[in-house]
Amino acid sequence: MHSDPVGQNGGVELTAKQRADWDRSGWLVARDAFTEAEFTAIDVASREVESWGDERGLAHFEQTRLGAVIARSEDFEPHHGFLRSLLRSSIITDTVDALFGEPGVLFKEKINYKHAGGGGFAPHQDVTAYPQISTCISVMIPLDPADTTNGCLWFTTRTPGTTIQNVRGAIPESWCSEQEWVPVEVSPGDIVFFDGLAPHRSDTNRSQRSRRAMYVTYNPRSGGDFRNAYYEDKRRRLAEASVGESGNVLISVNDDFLGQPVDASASGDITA
Ligand SMILES: O=C(O)CCC(=O)C(=O)O
Repeated sequence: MHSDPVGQNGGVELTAKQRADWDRSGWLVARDAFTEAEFTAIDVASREVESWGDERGLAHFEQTRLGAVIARSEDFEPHHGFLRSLLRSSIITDTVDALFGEPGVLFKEKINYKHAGGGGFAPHQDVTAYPQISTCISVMIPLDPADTTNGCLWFTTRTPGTTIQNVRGAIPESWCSEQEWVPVEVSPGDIVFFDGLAPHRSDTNRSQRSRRAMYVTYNPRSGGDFRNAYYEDKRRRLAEASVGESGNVLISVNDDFLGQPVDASASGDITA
């Protein structure tokens, strides 16, 4: 399906509160940023990417109590014209540029599906998974309503200006327990912007409802364009090891995903 480009009318007009949220906590939520028709086109495109499985781009799978399911698709920008234009739409890029204070460039893109039973993520800062860059902003586009029962994101109310000591990306409990964490419940149409240093985590999806979300990450253009280098490096690393020291399946350079490796001996097809 081919849809008209969406989100071409400029960036989010940030309120004073959103600016203050950004400065203090490193994240902000723009509610109802996409119209229903725009969101429907994004949803259709995301389902197309999911249906590819591992035929195009890069896909990751996990074992859940309901069987083996797709956990993440990434590197789909070269293969989907509508999403390529979404990733360059002004509602996203003008906002990111304003938050950087300079133009950004696409670093990577992914969809985390978190279907029923899908794994959560240990507390981490995204920038620690991206060795090519030192600063970034990620844009989360919810594809399903996300709440505390199906594994929404949780952020801290204050963000450190630097990376926190971590174990293969995961921030230790001693730091986390000192923080105030807030669940960020979102609906389709909303957009969450967050800094690469903003600590965040999410729970395993213990509901029967999927909690799909697209994440698009940008770095300041002055720092260089590393998208191809990132995916080359990531494919090489994941070919070397598919399970982390934690015993969980590796879908990142970091070992912060809590999903389980696919059990090849379990019966049933992978659901893409
Ligand atoms: O989708 C989630 O629940 C968390 C995603 C996340 O933190 C990540 O992919 O690094």
